[in-house]
Formats: sequence, structure tokens, C-alpha cells
Amino acid sequence: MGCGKTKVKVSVVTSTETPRLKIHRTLIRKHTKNFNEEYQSGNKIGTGGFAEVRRCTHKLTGMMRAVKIYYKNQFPADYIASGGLGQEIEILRMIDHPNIVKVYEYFEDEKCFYITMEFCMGGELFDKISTKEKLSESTVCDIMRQLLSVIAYLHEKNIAHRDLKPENILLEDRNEELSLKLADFGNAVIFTKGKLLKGETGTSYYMAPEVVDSEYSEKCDEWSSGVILYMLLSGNPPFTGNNDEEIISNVKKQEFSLEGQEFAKVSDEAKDLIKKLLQPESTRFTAIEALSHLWFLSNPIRKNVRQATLSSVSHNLKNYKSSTALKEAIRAFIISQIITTKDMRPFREVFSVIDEDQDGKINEKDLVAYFAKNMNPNEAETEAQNVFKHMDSETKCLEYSEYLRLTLDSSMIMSRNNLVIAFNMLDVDKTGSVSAEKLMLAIGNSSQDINIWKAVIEEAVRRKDGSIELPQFIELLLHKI
Ligand code: 3AM
Repeated sequence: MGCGKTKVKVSVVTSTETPRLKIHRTLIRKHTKNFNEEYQSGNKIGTGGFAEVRRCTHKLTGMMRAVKIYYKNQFPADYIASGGLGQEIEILRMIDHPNIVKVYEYFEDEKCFYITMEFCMGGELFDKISTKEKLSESTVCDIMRQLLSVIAYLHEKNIAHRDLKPENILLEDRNEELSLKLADFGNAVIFTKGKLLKGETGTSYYMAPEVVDSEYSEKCDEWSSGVILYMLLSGNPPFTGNNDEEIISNVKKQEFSLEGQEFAKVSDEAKDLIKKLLQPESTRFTAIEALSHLWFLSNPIRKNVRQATLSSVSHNLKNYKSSTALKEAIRAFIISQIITTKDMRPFREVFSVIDEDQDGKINEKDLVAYFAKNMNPNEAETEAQNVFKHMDSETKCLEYSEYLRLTLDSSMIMSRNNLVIAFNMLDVDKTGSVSAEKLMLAIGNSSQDINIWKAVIEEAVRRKDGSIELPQFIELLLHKI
């Protein structure tokens, strides 16, 4: 289950001498350079609302990424009214989940905003529904488990997505195993518990009836997930029509059929879950309730988790030692900006194995249960408590990036090559050195005290002049600490 109210920022583990250093959980910086200086723009992938999406190559890492380009003169009034790009970025900075598209940074020039993100090679979930080939019920179950996990995670953070649809659900790659990546937070809002949302938003097929003409809660997302489940199992939407008006009028009637040829082979449990999600708001299941539905319990997670990765995660969790604040900050930066999704994949799979209740976070209970698979319960509890001791976090729960920081092998993160790339990325103005100001810009946030970053460098280099050159940077991070 959830870990209580989570803070947007986390404390990076520091040695005792260093002042408390805070970095954003999700490092999405506003880049001071021009988009075209950092990226080679590629072909257009598609158009979404008032933005277009293109492939692009990140020049320093050679990584293929996607960029969403917003033309300032095309921003619609309702987008601006609901907080515009500022709110979208704020939300993206709050979220850190393996099934949400990873965002790297954003740029602004006279005409456009650019948000760069991971490139999802598998295309849209929508294409899976449109093909003739029917998905097996266990595959649909895997997809829904991931989707509901994201919804549970977002709602716990008081974020409503408000535009869940198969076009916004991308697939990480073309593998058999479908790894979802939820994209497009253009309609998302931060809500206050107990206060209703306003404004008709979303796409007619997936829109909850209460969204159409009244106030509503975050549970509009669970309704959309029910529509998606219905479509994945049958290939058709539950509410149809020849135009938006007709579709919406059928949505409002809330009548749908689970009979007919398409549902002949669908299990009663799956049909029951559809009914629980396509309910009036007051009786509709929450994502957390849906995740403990019998349908999921009778279709256990199918993961090809390699024993070697499981052992490595356990070993790294148990033996994690905090080091200097500089090293922790650079680790976080490299994981966030340089390690590829492909390299992270085996670790992501272990994350969802440990996160037993699938709420997108690893809490103490999850960790004890995981350790207890290979040791007695008392030892498991002690090991779990040790992990959180290193975290310096009151919430006692690991979000995805923190989990990666603790579990990815140091040799993979802190390789010479990655350190050179990291240095060059941090040295934005190419002066040949990295200063406290540059670290704060990339890893911290502007409201932070620059003296903390100066102390971080001082602690590492034992000098007060406040900047590091490449050979020293590598020497410090590879060997000394
Ligand atoms: O225009 P279509 O529907 O083909 O799948 C998204 C959509 O494609 C694609 O860009 C279009 C507008 O949203 N898209 C969005 N983000 C993407 C990403 N991170 C993406 N494709 C790959 N990776």
C-alpha cells in the first residue's frame, strides 16, 4: 500500500559532515542551451493535440529519444487556463514510476517549448487493439496490472491523468512482453482530496459520465481504465456512436453489453472487474481495490526475472553504503540521464516483483516479504530496516529512481565513459570545469542554497575553490570515494 504523503524532494544520503543535500526525485531540468545544440532532430512521429512529436538523437550520449514540440502560438486557451506547460512540468517532476514515460529535460526558444523523453519503440497500445490478432486474457491482465499500478500511484500523489486512452499508452519496445509507458500529461491536474474537479476533458470513448456535465473526482481515470479493459478483451469500445455527441449520450446511459461472440471466451472474473470499473462514481472501484480483484489473483505476474538480477538486487540492497554527497548526486544524475531503459529493464522487472501490491513504490512490508523468501522473518525485518536507514527518508518507501540508485551495480553506473558524458553534460557552457552552480542547476533546484552545493564539492575535493575539472572528477568518482 501507499507510504503516506510523499514529498516531491528526497534527501540524498550524505556523509555526516555534509549539509543536507536535496535533489529532485525526477531530474527534469530546464536546459539553458538551445534544443538544436544538444539534439539532432529526426523525423516526425505524430501529432498530439497542439504539439508534434519527433524522433531525435541526444548528441552527447548518442541516445535516440523523442521530443514533444509545443508551438507557443498554438496553445489553446483551456490549456493555458489550467496551468499550461508549467503545470505539466510540475506534474512530471513529481512522478517516478517504471510505467510512466521518462522525461529528460525541456528547452524553450522564441517560438517553441521542447520536452525530451524516452523513445518508445513499441508504438501505441491502440495498435494492439486494432490488429485482428486477439490478445490472450493473461496478456490483457499483465497490461491492466501495469495501468492500474500507475493510476494507484498517481492518485496517491493527488494527480489525476484525465485522458487515459490506448493512444496515450505506449509500449517500451516490440517484445512479446508488453511493457507499458503512460505518456501525455497535458490534461493532468493536481487535485485536493475531497474537492471535486471541473472541466470537461478527455476523449469521448473513454470519458466518465460524470465528467461530461458535472463535477467529478480522480475516479474518472478508473472509468477510462474500465473502457480500456473492455476494449482489450473484446476489440470494441463499450460505448459507441457515429459522432462525439452520440458516443457521449451512450456513455451517460452507462449501458454496455458483456454478451456476444467477443465475450464468449472471456472469464467471469474479467467481466466482473469491467463491471466494477464501469460503475457510477460512488460505487466504482479504486485502482487499489481493482488490483486486489480475484482476476489478478488468479493470473499471477508472469515475469522473466533472471536469477542473476534477483541476486544482484538483494546483494546491492543489503550492502548499500552511503558515500559522499557528490558521489550520490552524480549517481542519481547518471541513472536519470544516461543509463538506457534497456540496461535498466532487468532491474525494473525485479522492482515489480518486490512491489507486491503494485502501487508503484516499495515500502517496508514489501521489502520484508522479499527478503523473507531467503531468510528468516527476523533477519528479513532487520535487513529491510537497514535499507531505510540509508535512505534518510521519513516515508520509509523507495520510489523507482531511489530503488535504482540503491540497486544498480556501481560498475554499470560509474564507468569512465559515463563519467565523461556526465561531466560534459554538467559543464553546460563548456568552460572545462564543473562548479557548485552547475551542479545545482542540473541536479538540485533553484530554490536551494548554493552554499550546500559548495560544501558538497568542498567535502569531495577538500578544497575551497569550488570547481572540479575532468581528470579530478573522474579520479574522485572512480577511485577515491
Ligand atoms: O500520431 P501517432 O498516433 O502515430 O504514439 C504517439 C503518437 O503517434 C507518438 O507521437 C504521436 C503523438 O502523440 N509518441 C508520443 N510520445 C512518444 C514516445 N515517447 C511517441 N512515440 C514514441 N516515443
